Amino acid sequence: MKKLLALVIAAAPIVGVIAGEKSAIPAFKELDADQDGKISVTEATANQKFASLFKKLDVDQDGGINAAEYADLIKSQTM
Ligand SMILES: [Ca+2]
Ligand SMILES: [Ca+2]
Repeated sequence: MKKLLALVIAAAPIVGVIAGEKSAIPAFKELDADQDGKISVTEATANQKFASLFKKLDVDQDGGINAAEYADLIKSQTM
């Protein structure tokens, strides 16, 4: 248990750095300009980094990034 806590503390600064980088991609709500729960290709162009990842992110290829697909991006960014 102590070991785990030490690990968490040691990892904290790294997480902070990653969180800083992550801010390059806006929040889902920010990207979803029309608030339909999906980020369309047009909405994705608002962020260059996100737009470049769009095709990779659209796992179900429905032409939009839903919350789950967006979550995958954030997960991959923090790993
Ligand atoms: Ca939308
Ligand atoms: Ca999709």
